[in-house]
Amino acid sequence: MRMITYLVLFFFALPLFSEERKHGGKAIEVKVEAGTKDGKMVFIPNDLTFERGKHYKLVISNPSPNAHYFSTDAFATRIYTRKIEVVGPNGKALAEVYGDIHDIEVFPNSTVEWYFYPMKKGKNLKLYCHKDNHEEMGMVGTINIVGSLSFGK
Ligand SMILES: [Cu+2]
Repeated sequence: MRMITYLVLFFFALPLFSEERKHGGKAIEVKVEAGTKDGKMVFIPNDLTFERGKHYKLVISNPSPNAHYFSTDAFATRIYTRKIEVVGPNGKALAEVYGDIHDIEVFPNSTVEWYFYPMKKGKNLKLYCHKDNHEEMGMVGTINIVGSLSFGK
């Protein structure tokens, strides 16, 4: 009897696992731009909020003529990074990077996609660009992590 219960559970759970393996679950896409075409030193938007336990795809693009950093020390320690994808001009992935990420430099007209799960709550976590004096010129923002852990929702 117990064996049957396990088998039934296994077959019900199987599609969930295979879906997870293929795509990591469907990610919620959030877009942020580092800099602007006309060279403004800003993040757009400069205020980001994520919910704990959800799967996010943060698309960081740089439409400006300057390289910019997306630096988030306090944020990085509160999330689980699944991977970062470096995306080419045709939208295809050029590389996937695994492991803890704290700091990303995005070159002009480039895009990276950061797949992660926010784990710990965080209020007004600092986002900034540490290139030259960009931070002083306004390249700062805040990130909040809210909610309770709710995997699978
Ligand atoms: Cu910058």
